[in-house]
Amino acid sequence: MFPTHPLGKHAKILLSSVFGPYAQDDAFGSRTINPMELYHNQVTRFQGVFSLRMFHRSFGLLLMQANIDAPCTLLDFPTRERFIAELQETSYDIIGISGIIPNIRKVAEMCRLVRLHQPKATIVVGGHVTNAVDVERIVDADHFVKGDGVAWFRRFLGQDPKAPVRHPAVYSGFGMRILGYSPKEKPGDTAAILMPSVGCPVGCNFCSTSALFGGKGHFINFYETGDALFDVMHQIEGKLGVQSFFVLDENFLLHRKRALRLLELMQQHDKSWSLYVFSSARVLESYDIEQLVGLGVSWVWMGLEGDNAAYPKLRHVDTRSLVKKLQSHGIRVLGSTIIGLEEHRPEDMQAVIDYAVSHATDFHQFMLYTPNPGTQLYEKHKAEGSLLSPDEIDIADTHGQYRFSFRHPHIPAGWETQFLAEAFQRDFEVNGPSLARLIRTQMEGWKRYRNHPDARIRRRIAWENRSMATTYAGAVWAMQHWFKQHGKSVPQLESLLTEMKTLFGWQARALAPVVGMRLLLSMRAEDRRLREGKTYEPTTFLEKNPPAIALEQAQAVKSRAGSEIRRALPVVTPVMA
Ligand code: B12
Ligand code: SF4
Repeated sequence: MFPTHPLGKHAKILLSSVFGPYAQDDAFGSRTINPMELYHNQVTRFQGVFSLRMFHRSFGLLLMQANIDAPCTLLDFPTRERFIAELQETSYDIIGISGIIPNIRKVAEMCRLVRLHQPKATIVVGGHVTNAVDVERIVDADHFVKGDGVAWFRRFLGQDPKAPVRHPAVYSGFGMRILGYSPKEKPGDTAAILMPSVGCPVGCNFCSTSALFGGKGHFINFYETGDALFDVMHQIEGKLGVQSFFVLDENFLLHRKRALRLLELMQQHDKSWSLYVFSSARVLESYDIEQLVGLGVSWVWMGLEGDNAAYPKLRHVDTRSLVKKLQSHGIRVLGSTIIGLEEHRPEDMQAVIDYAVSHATDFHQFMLYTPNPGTQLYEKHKAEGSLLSPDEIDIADTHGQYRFSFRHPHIPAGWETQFLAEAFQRDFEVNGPSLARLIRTQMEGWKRYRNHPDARIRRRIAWENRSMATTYAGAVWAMQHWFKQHGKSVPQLESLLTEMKTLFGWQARALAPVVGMRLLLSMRAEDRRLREGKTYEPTTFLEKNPPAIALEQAQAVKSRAGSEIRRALPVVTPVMA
């Protein structure tokens, strides 16, 4: 029988992500090379002062909170001390913790702390950590939720599990920093997060995300139709003033009917939104470029595994031509390459890396092939006896940026760390800073579409390129001078700046050195900080839903003073789901 909580919608709930700090080595499994930063963790990590630094919220928790009718407080990125203080100050009936496998020791410690400070609370653990081996022995919780927490919580609290899914209205990222500079984030500058579905029906054997939501053939749509999705986006646009959406859906374009209906509605309602999507190459190829441009797809994250990869998502796709084509239409590409596929041999690694780098994507993620528990790949290695034991690898190091968690058939243990580093370094040496590549691609879009007959497309292109003559021209100037001062001439940067000056006229010519000089100074300062070992951590957030705010007001609890961000988050409900 499905468990329910006796207090139902009256239960007081705390949801929390695992505690930080994250970017330092500690006994709970934090690692300096595993910061809470998407790009610096696994994409631009070897780009030094050019690395794109920013944080992303714990979106699964935000989505769950938006759909809980009981008083629910969300604590995102607490320190261990802050989590303890919350337990000491406020009593909860249910405490939900979200984590991934490398963070299992933090999850275990948080459950221990709950038992100590709030022994009556029901502990619910969810997210990828629930697939960890022996999780029920290592972590002392009452419920382990494998899969979607929205439906689970609704049933646990006696709510209607089939009610339309409410969506939080939140920005996708915060705390952005590049070239040592943190641009002032005006409302609407940053993309909003959009979560149409979870899981992926393609079911690649190594994919944790697909496995967590049922594997091959399975996924969960929060919004079935283009109409429901449009409605959610329209409302988020109204609440946040955004023009762009980071679509957190592993294979958004795979749901073709929904995507094409969204396009129709965007055209009907004259929406110039930009969409940043994840997609497999095969699915991307199945769309006409006019459809992608019409949908506002301007940033794509896609897998590029080697020439002869065995994965169906790449079958019969010439990824190099595809990347070139997308970029020539102003679509920025983040390519993703796995290092250490079964067929990789040490003697082939240069060719594997060169092939990846030859795509000249705007960003390139390199990750180690990792058999995560819960996936078919894990079961295969388990059956073959090739998994490393906990004595051979600490679970906190199985994050894909350091060591294999299995014995590779051809690559001797430890060599993978060097191959990974070489891949990042080579991509940086050959293709230069990602920031410059991104500017180049955006400019290609501007050249091609600035006079497009459709005003909707012209508006999007103008908005995306609004900083070309100012910040971007200054950034290219600064990057060029940085390399010059370090004894390197980078012809790509020189030609990029020349073209920007031609296209964007007097403003770019006048402002490039002015803005550029300021950026050069901030780059020097940042470089010094990075050399001294500076790392960055996300701010702590504490957010309450309306019933929790009402309860707090009724109890007249004093606000904590401190640097954390405390607020209520807007939520939108689709009219048609
Ligand atoms: C956004 C993201 C991040 C953000 C983290 C933001 C944050 N605040 O946590 C950033 C970019 C910083 C990040 C970093 C890392 N990530 Co990450 N990340 C993702 C990503 C792309 C999306 C997660 C997401 O928001 N999904 C959408 C929401 C709606 O789904 P969800 O989180 O799964 O939540 C649902 C359920 O899981 C469940 N649920 C979740 N939590 C809870 C809690 C409770 C109580 C309940 C009941 C239910 C529940 O309900 C939710 C609604 O359905 C996933 C891949 C993916 N597409 O899922 C990888 C992923 C989660 N990351 C992963 C990894 C490994 C990492 C890193 C180690 C880096 C790396 N090398 O990849 C670092 C770790 C950083 C650190 N120090 O901890 C792995 C986890 C693998 C595993 N099996 O554990 C994933 C699956 C990617 C992958 N490699 O396959 N990541
Ligand atoms: S296509 Fe991508 S998201 Fe889908 S199963 Fe394969 S790796 Fe996972």
